[in-house]
Amino acid sequence: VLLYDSSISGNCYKVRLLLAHLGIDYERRELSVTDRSDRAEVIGRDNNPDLRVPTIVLDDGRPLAESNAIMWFFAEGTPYLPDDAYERAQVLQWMFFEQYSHEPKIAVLRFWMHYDSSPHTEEEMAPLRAAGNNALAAMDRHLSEREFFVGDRYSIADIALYAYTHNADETGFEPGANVVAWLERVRSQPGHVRLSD
Ligand SMILES: N[C@@H](CCC(=O)N[C@@H](CS)C(=O)NCC(=O)O)C(=O)O
Repeated sequence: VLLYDSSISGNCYKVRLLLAHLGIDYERRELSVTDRSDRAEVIGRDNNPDLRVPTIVLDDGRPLAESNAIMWFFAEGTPYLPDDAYERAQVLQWMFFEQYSHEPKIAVLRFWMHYDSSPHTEEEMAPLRAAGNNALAAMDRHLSEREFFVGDRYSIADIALYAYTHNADETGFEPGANVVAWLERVRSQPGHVRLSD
């Protein structure tokens, strides 16, 4: 497996974390998330028309993009994706939540504050902070009665949400106690790797 990767991207980290749990070997090809000038040349529009990372190419040449789709593919038939149709739909529920209500707020704010060279005003940042807090509050409520997002076990729904929640404090977010306890449960899963590994 070839992974077009960025060592600072939470979306790429999701894929690396799942592949580590599954013990699947892969080759990393690092791309910049700030200088996008070599994207078409390196990733190739046939591999991903959107030219974003993560993008993977399987050993037989078939490409796949979008972090959560990539996780879905590798998790199929493993303990990281339930068999039950309702639980699978719940996994999708939380992965769509992550891509609409969580990542576009919390990850974008992280990018602006730590990696983007152009300045952003407090006026621009405030709505993202408010929406990010709402997403974290929804997660905290959900976790008040359960250990993991779906069913009673760790799944790719947890990995999707862990990617940009575990370091949200570095961007000034303060996840609630249920989220903090869940972060620790995720970290203690066998085969866990860190974003910086
Ligand atoms: N929805 C996509 C988002 C991918 C994405 O935004 N990737 C970023 C890095 S986290 C990227 O490639 N940014 C540079 C660009 O937009 O070309 C996913 O979940 O994989």
